[in-house]
Amino acid sequence: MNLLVTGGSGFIGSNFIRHMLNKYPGYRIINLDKLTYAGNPANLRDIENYPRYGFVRGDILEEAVVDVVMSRRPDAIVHFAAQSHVDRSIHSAHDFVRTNIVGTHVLLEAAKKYKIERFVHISTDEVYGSTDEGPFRETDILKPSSPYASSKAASDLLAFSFFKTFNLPVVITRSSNNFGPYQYPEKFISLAITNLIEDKKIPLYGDGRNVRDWLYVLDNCEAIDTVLHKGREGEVYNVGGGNEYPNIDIVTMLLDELGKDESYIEYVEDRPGHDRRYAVDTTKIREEFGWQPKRSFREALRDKIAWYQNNEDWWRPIKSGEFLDYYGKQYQNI
Ligand code: NAD
Ligand code: TDX
Repeated sequence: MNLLVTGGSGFIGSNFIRHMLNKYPGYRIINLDKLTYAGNPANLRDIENYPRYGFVRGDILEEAVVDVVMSRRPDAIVHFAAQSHVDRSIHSAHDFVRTNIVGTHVLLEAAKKYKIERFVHISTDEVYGSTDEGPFRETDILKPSSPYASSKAASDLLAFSFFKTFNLPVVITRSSNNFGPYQYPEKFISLAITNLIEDKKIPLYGDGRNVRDWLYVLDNCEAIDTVLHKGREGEVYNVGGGNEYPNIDIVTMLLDELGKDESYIEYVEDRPGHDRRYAVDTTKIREEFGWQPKRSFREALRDKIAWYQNNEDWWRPIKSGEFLDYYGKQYQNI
């Protein structure tokens, strides 16, 4: 199979490319990535010289670039490319609307033109919004809270409309919060681990009791791999780790693992529109395909901590450079 992966130099995309190339010796992958602040060639340094891997630096918003890549006739597209951080979307929604909605539209048009056999659209559990009770099913209405989540919801609906109207073979995954190696140190667990290694405090939003369901990134890669090969056209598949924890519990575990005390917690002003709890019902992907997460949360968390301890040369330049520049003075203590 020849795959076009968009956003493959980011966190989940890079883990997915490595997973696919190692698992399927006959597969070829082209990675189309703009290399925004979140895209990092170092994420794929170990495989960048594989003959079955090719990298194109380009923007999914540029139709001509997408057309050139599509003219190589990939069998399938796995579309990760997005602006992915909620706090940034609150700061400015502009790039979120452009990349996540318009960029997805450019890819859908190209997929239609080249009669792609499969379009896997990578979405998120955030499109459902917040729930105090029970998990969301794939058929529930979308009620996104942040500009990020609403831009992802819009792209889901656009992708679905290309299935309904043009028979484009679209399949959508909506996963919960991923964690694992190569995650940009702006996301909660990565920020917290790297702050503790730097002997800095963890900024905890609001009362610290917002709940997320944590999914190890390689379990998500297996789910995407499964949906790519077996998912039914026009269907949505929820993917979740079954690891629901309030943020304060995650912090407590990290303090414990890294030998720090509670003085390293700093309660800070809450995120505007902060969703209280995300939870997805994963019955569909489990029953249809037998997918389930393989890693226990605590074991995977230890692996993630060890990865950040052993790869300081990966994250320290990020935190000391562009990361602070982007946010400016307000966030310099992160
Ligand atoms: P990320 O921010 O780490 O990576 C995004 C990648 O997309 C980067 O390599 C970036 O350079 C690239 N990109 C951005 N704009 C682009 C453009 N215009 N053209 C080409 N490339 C562009 O994101 P991630 O955490 O790996 O998330 C990947 C996908 O998974 C996103 O669609 C996100 O919405 C979704 N998702 C993420 C999570 C999570 O917990 N991280 C959970 C559910 C869904
Ligand atoms: O410094 C922080 N302090 C804090 O308390 C940060 C960065 C976050 N938080 C809280 C906010 C959330 O309740 O931790 C929780 C997780 O925050 P994020 O890592 O920003 O993730 P979230 O907003 O839940 O969104 C993530 O999951 C769904 C990803 O960023 C999205 O790309 C994905 O779609």
